[in-house]
Amino acid sequence: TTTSPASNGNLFVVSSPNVVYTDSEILSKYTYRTTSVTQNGAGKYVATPKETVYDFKVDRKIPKVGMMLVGWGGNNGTTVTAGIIANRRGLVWETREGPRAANYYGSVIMGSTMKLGTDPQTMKEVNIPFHDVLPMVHPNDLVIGGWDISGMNLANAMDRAAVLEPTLKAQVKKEMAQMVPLPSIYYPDFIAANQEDRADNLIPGSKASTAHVEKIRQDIRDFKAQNNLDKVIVQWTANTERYADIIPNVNDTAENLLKAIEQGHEEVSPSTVFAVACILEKTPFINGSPQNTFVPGAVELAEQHGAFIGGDDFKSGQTKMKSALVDFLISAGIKLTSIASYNHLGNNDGKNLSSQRQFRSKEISKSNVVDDMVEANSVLYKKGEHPDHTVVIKYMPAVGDNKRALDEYYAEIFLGGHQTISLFNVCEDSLLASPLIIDLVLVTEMMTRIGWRQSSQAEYRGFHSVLSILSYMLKAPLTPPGTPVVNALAKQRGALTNIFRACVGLEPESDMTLEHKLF
Ligand code: NAI
Ligand code: DG6
Repeated sequence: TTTSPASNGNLFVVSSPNVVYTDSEILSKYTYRTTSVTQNGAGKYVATPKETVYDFKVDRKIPKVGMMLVGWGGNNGTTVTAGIIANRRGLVWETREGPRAANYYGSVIMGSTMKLGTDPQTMKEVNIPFHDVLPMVHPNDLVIGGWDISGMNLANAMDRAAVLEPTLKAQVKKEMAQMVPLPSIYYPDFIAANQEDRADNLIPGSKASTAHVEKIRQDIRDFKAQNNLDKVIVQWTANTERYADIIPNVNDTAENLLKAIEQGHEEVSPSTVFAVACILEKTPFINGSPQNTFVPGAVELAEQHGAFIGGDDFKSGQTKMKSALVDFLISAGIKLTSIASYNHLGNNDGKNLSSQRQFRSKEISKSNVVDDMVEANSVLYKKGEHPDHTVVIKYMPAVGDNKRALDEYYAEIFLGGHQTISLFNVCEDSLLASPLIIDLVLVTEMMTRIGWRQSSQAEYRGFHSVLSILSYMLKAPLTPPGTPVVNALAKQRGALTNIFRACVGLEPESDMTLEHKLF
Protein backbone atom coordinates (compact mmCIF):
# COMPACT_ATOMS: atom_id res chain seq x y z
CA THR A 1 0.00 0.00 0.00
CA THR A 2 1.08 3.56 -0.61
CA THR A 3 -0.41 6.19 1.65
CA SER A 4 -1.73 9.46 0.34
CA PRO A 5 0.80 12.16 -0.54
CA ALA A 6 2.46 15.27 0.76
CA SER A 7 2.10 16.11 4.36
CA ASN A 8 5.59 17.38 4.95
CA GLY A 9 6.81 14.92 7.49
CA ASN A 10 3.54 14.64 9.41
CA LEU A 11 2.41 11.40 7.82
CA PHE A 12 3.95 9.21 10.50
CA VAL A 13 5.63 9.40 13.88
CA VAL A 14 8.37 7.13 15.10
CA SER A 15 7.49 5.53 18.38
CA SER A 16 10.85 4.91 20.01
CA PRO A 17 12.75 6.04 23.10
CA ASN A 18 15.49 7.10 20.69
CA VAL A 19 13.36 9.66 18.89
CA VAL A 20 12.06 12.92 20.31
CA TYR A 21 9.87 15.44 18.49
CA THR A 22 9.94 19.04 19.66
CA ASP A 23 8.01 21.86 18.01
CA SER A 24 11.07 22.85 16.04
CA GLU A 25 13.17 19.69 15.76
CA ILE A 26 13.30 15.93 15.37
CA LEU A 27 16.04 14.50 17.58
CA SER A 28 17.17 10.93 17.11
CA LYS A 29 19.78 8.66 18.55
CA TYR A 30 20.98 6.25 15.91
CA THR A 31 23.32 3.29 16.11
CA TYR A 32 25.33 3.00 12.91
CA ARG A 33 26.49 -0.58 12.39
CA THR A 34 29.41 -1.35 10.07
CA THR A 35 32.01 -4.06 9.72
CA SER A 36 35.66 -3.28 10.13
CA VAL A 37 37.92 -5.61 8.12
CA THR A 38 41.61 -6.16 8.80
CA GLN A 39 44.07 -8.89 7.79
CA ASN A 40 45.81 -10.99 10.39
CA GLY A 41 49.40 -12.28 10.24
CA ALA A 42 48.30 -15.31 8.22
CA GLY A 43 46.72 -13.02 5.60
CA LYS A 44 43.22 -13.96 6.70
CA TYR A 45 40.52 -11.28 6.80
CA VAL A 46 39.16 -10.51 10.23
CA ALA A 47 35.69 -8.96 10.11
CA THR A 48 34.65 -7.14 13.27
CA PRO A 49 31.17 -5.69 13.71
CA LYS A 50 31.39 -2.07 14.82
CA GLU A 51 28.83 0.29 16.32
CA THR A 52 28.91 4.07 16.45
CA VAL A 53 26.14 6.04 18.12
CA TYR A 54 25.19 9.31 16.47
CA ASP A 55 22.69 11.97 17.43
CA PHE A 56 20.84 13.55 14.51
CA LYS A 57 18.89 16.76 14.64
CA VAL A 58 16.46 17.83 11.93
CA ASP A 59 15.11 21.36 11.77
CA ARG A 60 11.36 20.94 11.16
CA LYS A 61 10.68 24.44 9.89
CA ILE A 62 10.30 24.34 6.14
CA PRO A 63 12.04 27.41 4.74
CA LYS A 64 11.15 29.56 1.76
CA VAL A 65 13.71 28.58 -0.83
CA GLY A 66 14.95 30.12 -4.05
CA MET A 67 16.41 28.04 -6.87
CA MET A 68 18.79 30.02 -9.07
CA LEU A 69 19.88 28.33 -12.28
CA VAL A 70 22.97 29.23 -14.28
CA GLY A 71 21.82 28.63 -17.85
CA TRP A 72 18.20 29.41 -16.95
CA GLY A 73 17.30 30.11 -20.58
CA GLY A 74 18.43 26.71 -21.83
CA ASN A 75 16.44 23.55 -22.46
CA ASN A 76 16.69 22.32 -18.89
CA GLY A 77 16.19 25.75 -17.35
CA THR A 78 13.03 26.55 -19.29
CA THR A 79 11.61 23.04 -18.97
CA VAL A 80 12.02 22.80 -15.21
CA THR A 81 10.55 26.29 -14.81
CA ALA A 82 7.50 25.50 -16.94
CA GLY A 83 7.15 22.17 -15.14
CA ILE A 84 7.08 23.74 -11.70
CA ILE A 85 4.59 26.39 -12.82
CA ALA A 86 2.40 23.70 -14.36
CA ASN A 87 2.44 21.69 -11.13
CA ARG A 88 1.87 24.74 -8.96
CA ARG A 89 -1.21 25.63 -10.98
CA GLY A 90 -2.38 22.03 -11.46
CA LEU A 91 -2.45 22.49 -15.22
CA VAL A 92 -3.99 20.07 -17.68
CA TRP A 93 -3.34 20.36 -21.42
CA GLU A 94 -4.46 18.59 -24.57
CA THR A 95 -2.11 16.38 -26.54
CA ARG A 96 -2.81 14.18 -29.53
CA GLU A 97 -3.00 11.30 -27.03
CA GLY A 98 -5.59 13.07 -24.89
CA PRO A 99 -5.29 15.38 -21.87
CA ARG A 100 -2.13 15.34 -19.78
CA ALA A 101 -1.80 16.72 -16.26
CA ALA A 102 1.25 18.16 -14.51
CA ASN A 103 3.25 15.67 -12.47
CA TYR A 104 6.68 15.12 -11.02
CA TYR A 105 7.45 11.80 -12.70
CA GLY A 106 11.19 11.18 -12.78
CA SER A 107 11.80 12.83 -9.42
CA VAL A 108 12.90 10.26 -6.87
CA ILE A 109 11.75 12.57 -4.08
CA MET A 110 8.35 13.44 -5.58
CA GLY A 111 7.63 10.30 -7.58
CA SER A 112 8.92 7.36 -5.56
CA THR A 113 8.08 5.72 -2.26
CA MET A 114 9.98 4.18 0.60
CA LYS A 115 9.06 1.19 2.72
CA LEU A 116 8.25 2.44 6.20
CA GLY A 117 7.74 -1.04 7.63
CA THR A 118 5.27 -3.92 7.82
CA ASP A 119 1.71 -3.97 9.12
CA PRO A 120 1.69 -6.80 11.72
CA GLN A 121 -1.97 -7.61 11.02
CA THR A 122 -1.87 -7.91 7.28
CA MET A 123 1.88 -8.72 7.00
CA LYS A 124 1.93 -6.22 4.13
CA GLU A 125 4.50 -3.50 3.50
CA VAL A 126 3.54 0.08 4.30
CA ASN A 127 5.12 2.45 1.80
CA ILE A 128 5.14 6.21 2.03
CA PRO A 129 6.12 8.89 -0.48
CA PHE A 130 9.83 9.69 -0.26
CA HIS A 131 8.89 13.33 0.17
CA ASP A 132 7.17 12.55 3.47
CA VAL A 133 10.07 10.90 5.26
CA LEU A 134 11.51 14.23 6.41
CA PRO A 135 9.96 17.70 6.47
CA MET A 136 11.00 18.71 2.97
CA VAL A 137 10.37 21.73 0.79
CA HIS A 138 7.73 21.17 -1.90
CA PRO A 139 8.97 22.03 -5.41
CA ASN A 140 5.78 24.00 -6.09
CA ASP A 141 7.01 26.48 -3.49
CA LEU A 142 10.42 27.12 -5.03
CA VAL A 143 11.01 30.66 -6.23
CA ILE A 144 12.92 30.43 -9.50
CA GLY A 145 15.49 32.76 -10.98
CA GLY A 146 18.91 32.69 -12.55
CA TRP A 147 21.42 33.82 -15.10
CA ASP A 148 21.99 33.24 -18.79
CA ILE A 149 24.37 34.64 -21.38
CA SER A 150 21.28 34.78 -23.61
CA GLY A 151 18.91 37.55 -22.57
CA MET A 152 15.82 35.99 -24.12
CA ASN A 153 12.82 35.89 -21.78
CA LEU A 154 11.82 32.46 -20.56
CA ALA A 155 8.70 32.21 -22.73
CA ASN A 156 10.67 32.75 -25.94
CA ALA A 157 13.50 30.60 -24.64
CA MET A 158 10.99 27.82 -23.99
CA ASP A 159 9.93 28.10 -27.65
CA ARG A 160 13.58 28.00 -28.70
CA ALA A 161 14.09 24.84 -26.65
CA ALA A 162 11.26 23.08 -28.51
CA VAL A 163 10.62 20.57 -25.74
CA LEU A 164 7.06 21.13 -24.50
CA GLU A 165 3.65 20.74 -26.09
CA PRO A 166 2.20 24.00 -27.52
CA THR A 167 -0.94 23.56 -25.41
CA LEU A 168 1.13 23.52 -22.23
CA LYS A 169 3.34 26.38 -23.37
CA ALA A 170 0.31 28.53 -24.07
CA GLN A 171 -0.77 28.25 -20.44
CA VAL A 172 2.58 29.22 -18.90
CA LYS A 173 3.69 31.71 -21.53
CA LYS A 174 2.41 34.87 -19.86
CA GLU A 175 4.12 34.12 -16.56
CA MET A 176 7.34 33.04 -18.20
CA ALA A 177 7.50 36.09 -20.45
CA GLN A 178 8.03 38.13 -17.26
CA MET A 179 11.06 36.05 -16.36
CA VAL A 180 14.31 37.36 -17.79
CA PRO A 181 17.70 35.87 -16.89
CA LEU A 182 20.27 38.04 -15.19
CA PRO A 183 23.35 38.82 -17.27
CA SER A 184 26.11 36.27 -16.83
CA ILE A 185 29.82 35.84 -17.27
CA TYR A 186 31.11 34.51 -20.57
CA TYR A 187 34.68 33.41 -21.19
CA PRO A 188 34.44 32.20 -24.80
CA ASP A 189 37.33 29.76 -24.57
CA PHE A 190 35.42 27.50 -22.18
CA ILE A 191 32.36 26.65 -24.30
CA ALA A 192 32.03 25.83 -27.99
CA ALA A 193 32.56 28.65 -30.49
CA ASN A 194 29.14 27.76 -31.94
CA GLN A 195 27.48 29.26 -28.83
CA GLU A 196 28.72 32.77 -29.49
CA ASP A 197 25.59 33.96 -31.28
CA ARG A 198 23.44 33.56 -28.16
CA ALA A 199 25.83 35.49 -25.91
CA ASP A 200 24.02 38.83 -25.72
CA ASN A 201 23.43 39.22 -21.98
CA LEU A 202 26.84 39.65 -20.46
CA ILE A 203 28.52 41.06 -17.42
CA PRO A 204 31.50 42.97 -18.89
CA GLY A 205 34.88 41.19 -18.81
CA SER A 206 36.06 38.04 -20.53
CA LYS A 207 38.16 36.44 -17.82
CA ALA A 208 37.80 35.70 -14.13
CA SER A 209 37.84 38.64 -11.77
CA THR A 210 36.95 39.51 -8.20
CA ALA A 211 34.37 41.89 -9.66
CA HIS A 212 32.63 38.91 -11.29
CA VAL A 213 32.59 36.99 -8.02
CA GLU A 214 31.20 40.01 -6.20
CA LYS A 215 28.52 40.64 -8.86
CA ILE A 216 27.25 37.08 -8.59
CA ARG A 217 27.25 37.29 -4.79
CA GLN A 218 25.24 40.51 -5.04
CA ASP A 219 22.78 38.87 -7.46
CA ILE A 220 22.17 36.10 -4.94
CA ARG A 221 21.66 38.55 -2.09
CA ASP A 222 19.30 40.68 -4.19
CA PHE A 223 17.24 37.68 -5.27
CA LYS A 224 16.98 36.56 -1.67
CA ALA A 225 15.90 39.99 -0.47
CA GLN A 226 13.48 40.69 -3.33
CA ASN A 227 11.67 37.40 -2.75
CA ASN A 228 11.93 37.32 1.00
CA LEU A 229 13.74 33.99 0.95
CA ASP A 230 15.31 32.06 3.80
CA LYS A 231 17.86 30.49 1.52
CA VAL A 232 18.96 30.04 -2.07
CA ILE A 233 20.39 27.01 -3.87
CA VAL A 234 22.33 27.62 -7.09
CA GLN A 235 22.68 25.04 -9.80
CA TRP A 236 24.82 25.03 -12.97
CA THR A 237 22.71 23.84 -15.90
CA ALA A 238 24.59 25.97 -18.42
CA ASN A 239 26.64 24.66 -21.30
CA THR A 240 29.25 21.99 -20.75
CA GLU A 241 32.62 23.67 -20.47
CA ARG A 242 36.00 22.27 -21.42
CA TYR A 243 38.12 20.98 -18.56
CA ALA A 244 40.28 23.55 -16.81
CA ASP A 245 43.95 22.59 -16.52
CA ILE A 246 44.98 22.00 -12.93
CA ILE A 247 47.97 24.29 -12.49
CA PRO A 248 50.11 24.53 -9.38
CA ASN A 249 49.82 27.96 -7.73
CA VAL A 250 46.66 28.73 -9.74
CA ASN A 251 43.79 26.46 -8.80
CA ASP A 252 45.40 23.85 -6.57
CA THR A 253 44.56 25.48 -3.23
CA ALA A 254 41.84 27.81 -2.00
CA GLU A 255 44.30 30.64 -1.47
CA ASN A 256 45.81 30.26 -4.93
CA LEU A 257 42.41 30.07 -6.59
CA LEU A 258 41.26 33.31 -4.98
CA LYS A 259 44.55 34.92 -6.02
CA ALA A 260 44.16 33.59 -9.57
CA ILE A 261 40.68 35.11 -9.77
CA GLU A 262 41.99 38.42 -8.45
CA GLN A 263 44.74 38.37 -11.09
CA GLY A 264 42.37 37.39 -13.91
CA HIS A 265 44.01 34.07 -14.69
CA GLU A 266 42.64 32.66 -17.94
CA GLU A 267 42.39 29.10 -16.68
CA VAL A 268 39.58 29.88 -14.22
CA SER A 269 36.26 28.90 -15.79
CA PRO A 270 32.91 30.66 -15.43
CA SER A 271 31.50 27.69 -13.53
CA THR A 272 34.36 27.87 -11.02
CA VAL A 273 33.75 31.61 -10.58
CA PHE A 274 30.08 30.81 -9.83
CA ALA A 275 31.14 28.08 -7.41
CA VAL A 276 33.52 30.43 -5.59
CA ALA A 277 30.87 33.16 -5.37
CA CYS A 278 28.36 30.70 -3.91
CA ILE A 279 30.86 29.25 -1.46
CA LEU A 280 31.78 32.70 -0.19
CA GLU A 281 28.06 33.49 0.06
CA LYS A 282 27.48 30.18 1.96
CA THR A 283 24.99 29.25 -0.74
CA PRO A 284 24.96 25.62 -1.87
CA PHE A 285 26.19 25.17 -5.44
CA ILE A 286 25.57 22.09 -7.58
CA ASN A 287 27.21 21.40 -10.92
CA GLY A 288 24.90 19.64 -13.38
CA SER A 289 27.48 19.54 -16.16
CA PRO A 290 30.54 17.34 -16.53
CA GLN A 291 33.46 19.79 -16.45
CA ASN A 292 35.87 20.00 -13.50
CA THR A 293 34.31 23.08 -11.95
CA PHE A 294 35.44 21.86 -8.56
CA VAL A 295 39.17 22.23 -9.02
CA PRO A 296 41.06 21.31 -5.82
CA GLY A 297 41.13 24.96 -4.72
CA ALA A 298 37.33 25.21 -4.96
CA VAL A 299 36.82 22.07 -2.86
CA GLU A 300 39.24 23.37 -0.24
CA LEU A 301 37.48 26.73 -0.21
CA ALA A 302 34.12 25.02 0.35
CA GLU A 303 35.58 23.03 3.24
CA GLN A 304 37.05 26.17 4.78
CA HIS A 305 33.70 27.96 4.61
CA GLY A 306 31.53 24.96 5.50
CA ALA A 307 29.58 25.57 2.29
CA PHE A 308 27.81 22.76 0.46
CA ILE A 309 28.86 21.76 -3.04
CA GLY A 310 27.74 18.85 -5.23
CA GLY A 311 28.29 17.48 -8.73
CA ASP A 312 28.98 16.52 -11.42
CA ASP A 313 26.71 16.05 -14.45
CA PHE A 314 23.05 15.10 -14.24
CA LYS A 315 22.55 11.35 -14.60
CA SER A 316 19.41 11.13 -16.65
CA GLY A 317 18.91 8.32 -19.17
CA GLN A 318 21.69 6.31 -20.73
CA THR A 319 24.03 6.53 -17.74
CA LYS A 320 21.30 5.81 -15.22
CA MET A 321 20.53 2.61 -17.14
CA LYS A 322 24.24 1.85 -17.24
CA SER A 323 24.73 2.23 -13.50
CA ALA A 324 21.77 -0.09 -12.91
CA LEU A 325 22.47 -2.65 -15.63
CA VAL A 326 26.18 -3.04 -14.96
CA ASP A 327 25.44 -3.42 -11.27
CA PHE A 328 22.99 -6.18 -12.16
CA LEU A 329 25.36 -7.98 -14.56
CA ILE A 330 28.43 -7.93 -12.35
CA SER A 331 26.56 -8.76 -9.17
CA ALA A 332 24.89 -11.63 -11.04
CA GLY A 333 28.40 -12.99 -11.63
CA ILE A 334 28.34 -12.24 -15.36
CA LYS A 335 31.58 -10.91 -16.79
CA LEU A 336 30.84 -7.72 -18.69
CA THR A 337 33.59 -7.34 -21.31
CA SER A 338 32.57 -4.26 -23.28
CA ILE A 339 30.14 -1.36 -23.42
CA ALA A 340 29.59 0.61 -26.60
CA SER A 341 27.52 3.73 -25.90
CA TYR A 342 26.41 5.81 -28.82
CA ASN A 343 23.98 8.66 -28.88
CA HIS A 344 22.78 11.43 -31.10
CA LEU A 345 20.74 14.48 -30.21
CA GLY A 346 19.79 17.77 -31.82
CA ASN A 347 19.38 20.27 -29.03
CA ASN A 348 21.76 23.09 -28.11
CA ASP A 349 23.57 20.78 -25.67
CA GLY A 350 24.33 18.48 -28.61
CA LYS A 351 25.50 21.45 -30.66
CA ASN A 352 27.89 22.53 -27.91
CA LEU A 353 29.14 18.96 -27.48
CA SER A 354 29.94 18.72 -31.19
CA SER A 355 33.07 20.66 -30.26
CA GLN A 356 35.89 18.30 -29.26
CA ARG A 357 37.00 19.88 -25.98
CA GLN A 358 33.45 20.06 -24.59
CA PHE A 359 32.74 16.52 -25.81
CA ARG A 360 35.85 15.37 -23.94
CA SER A 361 34.37 16.61 -20.62
CA LYS A 362 31.21 14.59 -21.30
CA GLU A 363 33.17 11.56 -22.48
CA ILE A 364 35.04 11.47 -19.18
CA SER A 365 31.91 11.67 -17.03
CA LYS A 366 30.08 9.05 -19.10
CA SER A 367 33.04 6.65 -19.09
CA ASN A 368 33.94 6.31 -15.43
CA VAL A 369 30.59 5.09 -14.23
CA VAL A 370 31.32 1.40 -13.87
CA ASP A 371 34.72 1.51 -12.17
CA ASP A 372 33.57 0.78 -8.63
CA MET A 373 31.46 -2.21 -9.69
CA VAL A 374 34.33 -3.75 -11.66
CA GLU A 375 36.84 -3.13 -8.91
CA ALA A 376 34.56 -4.71 -6.31
CA ASN A 377 34.51 -8.06 -8.11
CA SER A 378 37.89 -9.79 -7.87
CA VAL A 379 36.31 -13.08 -8.96
CA LEU A 380 35.52 -11.80 -12.46
CA TYR A 381 38.26 -9.19 -12.93
CA LYS A 382 41.98 -9.35 -12.23
CA LYS A 383 43.53 -6.27 -10.60
CA GLY A 384 43.55 -3.45 -13.14
CA GLU A 385 41.38 -5.38 -15.64
CA HIS A 386 38.51 -3.42 -17.15
CA PRO A 387 35.71 -3.87 -19.68
CA ASP A 388 36.30 -1.93 -22.93
CA HIS A 389 34.12 1.17 -22.92
CA THR A 390 33.47 3.56 -25.79
CA VAL A 391 31.31 6.69 -25.73
CA VAL A 392 30.18 8.43 -28.92
CA ILE A 393 27.98 11.54 -29.14
CA LYS A 394 26.81 13.00 -32.44
CA TYR A 395 24.90 16.20 -33.14
CA MET A 396 21.82 15.58 -35.28
CA PRO A 397 19.72 18.77 -35.38
CA ALA A 398 16.60 17.08 -36.75
CA VAL A 399 15.88 15.05 -33.61
CA GLY A 400 16.00 18.09 -31.32
CA ASP A 401 15.71 17.25 -27.64
CA ASN A 402 14.57 13.70 -28.46
CA LYS A 403 17.87 12.05 -27.74
CA ARG A 404 18.55 8.60 -29.11
CA ALA A 405 20.88 6.43 -27.06
CA LEU A 406 22.05 3.05 -28.30
CA ASP A 407 24.07 0.80 -26.06
CA GLU A 408 25.57 -2.60 -26.54
CA TYR A 409 26.63 -4.56 -23.48
CA TYR A 410 28.75 -7.60 -24.32
CA ALA A 411 29.43 -10.14 -21.62
CA GLU A 412 31.07 -13.50 -21.09
CA ILE A 413 28.81 -16.12 -19.53
CA PHE A 414 29.16 -19.75 -18.42
CA LEU A 415 31.85 -21.82 -20.15
CA GLY A 416 32.95 -19.17 -22.65
CA GLY A 417 29.51 -18.30 -23.99
CA HIS A 418 28.43 -14.73 -24.72
CA GLN A 419 25.51 -12.52 -23.88
CA THR A 420 24.83 -9.37 -25.87
CA ILE A 421 22.30 -6.85 -24.60
CA SER A 422 21.28 -4.03 -26.92
CA LEU A 423 19.36 -1.05 -25.65
CA PHE A 424 17.67 1.66 -27.64
CA ASN A 425 16.59 4.47 -25.40
CA VAL A 426 14.63 7.42 -26.84
CA CYS A 427 13.56 10.26 -24.60
CA GLU A 428 13.20 14.00 -24.34
CA ASP A 429 16.46 14.73 -22.61
CA SER A 430 15.28 17.79 -20.73
CA LEU A 431 12.18 16.02 -19.41
CA LEU A 432 14.49 13.51 -17.75
CA ALA A 433 16.92 16.14 -16.48
CA SER A 434 14.36 18.57 -15.02
CA PRO A 435 13.15 16.31 -12.19
CA LEU A 436 16.80 15.71 -11.27
CA ILE A 437 17.31 19.46 -10.95
CA ILE A 438 14.39 19.49 -8.53
CA ASP A 439 15.68 16.52 -6.52
CA LEU A 440 19.12 18.05 -6.24
CA VAL A 441 17.65 21.23 -4.81
CA LEU A 442 15.30 19.44 -2.41
CA VAL A 443 17.92 17.06 -1.04
CA THR A 444 20.57 19.77 -0.79
CA GLU A 445 18.18 22.05 1.05
CA MET A 446 17.27 19.20 3.41
CA MET A 447 20.95 18.64 4.17
CA THR A 448 21.27 22.26 5.32
CA ARG A 449 18.78 21.43 8.10
CA ILE A 450 20.38 18.23 9.39
CA GLY A 451 22.95 18.25 12.16
CA TRP A 452 24.89 15.37 13.70
CA ARG A 453 27.20 14.72 16.61
CA GLN A 454 28.68 11.74 18.33
CA SER A 455 27.01 11.18 21.63
CA SER A 456 30.06 12.38 23.55
CA GLN A 457 30.11 15.74 21.73
CA ALA A 458 28.32 18.90 22.82
CA GLU A 459 27.86 20.59 19.45
CA TYR A 460 26.01 19.45 16.37
CA ARG A 461 27.70 19.96 13.01
CA GLY A 462 26.71 19.65 9.38
CA PHE A 463 27.63 16.93 6.88
CA HIS A 464 30.86 17.30 4.89
CA SER A 465 30.85 20.19 2.40
CA VAL A 466 30.96 17.77 -0.53
CA LEU A 467 27.47 16.31 -0.65
CA SER A 468 28.08 12.79 -1.95
CA ILE A 469 24.51 11.95 -0.87
CA LEU A 470 23.51 13.54 -4.21
CA SER A 471 25.27 10.77 -6.17
CA TYR A 472 22.04 9.10 -7.34
CA MET A 473 21.28 12.12 -9.53
CA LEU A 474 24.81 12.58 -10.88
CA LYS A 475 26.99 10.80 -13.42
CA ALA A 476 30.39 11.52 -11.89
CA PRO A 477 29.69 11.97 -8.20
CA LEU A 478 31.95 14.33 -6.33
CA THR A 479 32.96 12.87 -2.98
CA PRO A 480 34.92 14.27 -0.05
CA PRO A 481 38.66 14.10 -0.86
CA GLY A 482 40.04 10.61 -0.23
CA THR A 483 36.65 8.89 -0.03
CA PRO A 484 35.44 6.34 -2.57
CA VAL A 485 33.08 7.13 -5.45
CA VAL A 486 29.98 4.95 -5.61
CA ASN A 487 28.37 4.64 -9.05
CA ALA A 488 26.13 1.61 -8.55
CA LEU A 489 22.60 3.00 -8.69
CA ALA A 490 21.07 0.78 -6.00
CA LYS A 491 23.83 1.64 -3.53
CA GLN A 492 23.39 5.33 -4.28
CA ARG A 493 19.69 5.14 -3.58
CA GLY A 494 20.39 3.07 -0.48
CA ALA A 495 22.63 5.81 0.90
CA LEU A 496 20.01 8.48 0.27
CA THR A 497 17.18 6.42 1.72
CA ASN A 498 19.02 5.17 4.76
CA ILE A 499 20.52 8.51 5.74
CA PHE A 500 17.02 9.99 5.66
CA ARG A 501 15.74 7.07 7.73
CA ALA A 502 18.54 7.46 10.28
CA CYS A 503 17.49 11.06 10.80
CA VAL A 504 14.18 9.81 12.18
CA GLY A 505 15.78 6.95 14.07
CA LEU A 506 14.75 4.18 11.67
CA GLU A 507 16.94 1.22 10.79
CA PRO A 508 18.24 0.96 7.19
CA GLU A 509 15.81 -0.51 4.70
CA SER A 510 16.28 -4.26 4.96
CA ASP A 511 15.11 -6.77 2.42
CA MET A 512 15.62 -9.76 4.72
CA THR A 513 11.90 -9.95 5.61
CA LEU A 514 12.65 -12.56 8.25
CA GLU A 515 9.12 -11.99 9.52
CA HIS A 516 7.93 -13.73 6.34
CA LYS A 517 10.47 -16.51 6.47
CA LEU A 518 10.88 -17.62 10.08
CA PHE A 519 7.34 -18.02 11.38
P1 NAI B 1 21.24 24.22 -23.30
O1 NAI B 1 22.37 24.45 -24.21
O2 NAI B 1 19.87 24.21 -23.82
O3 NAI B 1 21.26 25.30 -22.13
C1 NAI B 1 22.43 25.84 -21.61
C2 NAI B 1 22.22 27.32 -21.36
O4 NAI B 1 23.36 27.82 -20.71
C3 NAI B 1 22.03 28.13 -22.62
O5 NAI B 1 20.84 28.88 -22.55
C4 NAI B 1 23.25 29.05 -22.66
O6 NAI B 1 22.96 30.28 -23.21
C5 NAI B 1 23.59 29.12 -21.19
N1 NAI B 1 24.97 29.46 -20.83
C6 NAI B 1 26.13 29.05 -21.39
N2 NAI B 1 27.18 29.56 -20.71
C7 NAI B 1 26.68 30.28 -19.69
C8 NAI B 1 27.25 31.02 -18.64
N3 NAI B 1 28.55 31.15 -18.50
N4 NAI B 1 26.43 31.62 -17.75
C9 NAI B 1 25.07 31.52 -17.88
N5 NAI B 1 24.48 30.84 -18.88
C10 NAI B 1 25.27 30.22 -19.76
O7 NAI B 1 21.58 22.86 -22.54
P2 NAI B 1 20.64 21.92 -21.67
O8 NAI B 1 20.09 20.86 -22.51
O9 NAI B 1 19.74 22.76 -20.87
O10 NAI B 1 21.74 21.25 -20.73
C11 NAI B 1 22.41 22.03 -19.81
C12 NAI B 1 23.62 21.31 -19.25
O11 NAI B 1 23.20 20.17 -18.56
C13 NAI B 1 24.61 20.85 -20.31
O12 NAI B 1 25.93 21.02 -19.84
C14 NAI B 1 24.32 19.39 -20.43
O13 NAI B 1 25.42 18.65 -20.86
C15 NAI B 1 23.96 19.06 -19.00
N6 NAI B 1 23.17 17.86 -18.92
C16 NAI B 1 21.96 17.77 -19.53
C17 NAI B 1 21.21 16.62 -19.43
C18 NAI B 1 19.89 16.45 -20.05
O14 NAI B 1 19.36 15.36 -20.00
N7 NAI B 1 19.31 17.46 -20.64
C19 NAI B 1 21.70 15.50 -18.65
C20 NAI B 1 23.00 15.66 -18.12
C21 NAI B 1 23.66 16.84 -18.21
C1 DG6 C 1 24.47 13.51 -25.11
O1 DG6 C 1 25.23 12.57 -24.50
C2 DG6 C 1 24.19 14.75 -24.34
C3 DG6 C 1 24.39 14.70 -22.89
O2 DG6 C 1 24.24 15.94 -22.30
C4 DG6 C 1 23.48 13.70 -22.29
O3 DG6 C 1 22.24 13.72 -22.87
C5 DG6 C 1 23.34 13.86 -20.86
O4 DG6 C 1 24.61 13.93 -20.31
C6 DG6 C 1 22.55 12.74 -20.31
O5 DG6 C 1 23.31 11.61 -20.34
P1 DG6 C 1 22.83 10.27 -19.76
O6 DG6 C 1 23.95 9.35 -20.07
O7 DG6 C 1 22.65 10.47 -18.30
O8 DG6 C 1 21.57 9.94 -20.47
